[in-house]
Amino acid sequence: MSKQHAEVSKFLSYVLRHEPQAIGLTLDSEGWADLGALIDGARQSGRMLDADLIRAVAASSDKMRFAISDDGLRIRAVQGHSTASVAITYAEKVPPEFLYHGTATRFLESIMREGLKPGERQHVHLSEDVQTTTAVGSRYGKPAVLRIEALRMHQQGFKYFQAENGVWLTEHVPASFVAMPHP
Ligand code: HQG
Repeated sequence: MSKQHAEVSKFLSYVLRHEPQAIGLTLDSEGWADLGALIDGARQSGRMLDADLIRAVAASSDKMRFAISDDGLRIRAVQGHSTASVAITYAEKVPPEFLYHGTATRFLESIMREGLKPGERQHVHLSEDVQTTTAVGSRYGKPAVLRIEALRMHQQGFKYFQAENGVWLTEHVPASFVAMPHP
């Protein structure tokens, strides 16, 4: 991804996941924003975007963070929200036996005590792929990869969802399902 695309991607994540009101934007409960309104709001806060650039950023996003509607007129972030105005209806799904969560070593003591909590976001984010989780953990310090007994959780009645980009979501992971695979 080019530097310009990465910067626009960060801006889109900010307004589509966290602070739509920062540019006077309204998201519907499924997280969709009108592309025209997004472009107008961005312009009023001094950022020039156009629909082609936004579509190109969405298409080149390494984690497929954004989806464009079939008619090409709307955009949403597919996961990662903290804004209370959005409540996406995710498909419930049976998870694989294990899923992984990237965190920083300084959080481990608290995680072993309280389990994994969603923090500011609406869900705990889990991945099938250890590589991705290492990078996610590095954002907060020395990375640590936790292995979660997802299937066993599901069998005990915990709900699992999967976003369009493959990220697994659940509300809370009790500490008893969290293991450290690599010492
Ligand atoms: C930690 C990226 C202390 C948790 C990724 C994490 C992801 C606790 C931090 C997406 C804790 C929250 C989300 C507890 C959890 N005590 N710390 N009990 N429970 N934590 O950024 O999962 O690039 O809200 O381990 O790919 O890091 O943005 O969540 O370190 O899918 O598209 O609290 O962000 O995607 O941090 O990342 P975050 P996350 P994007």
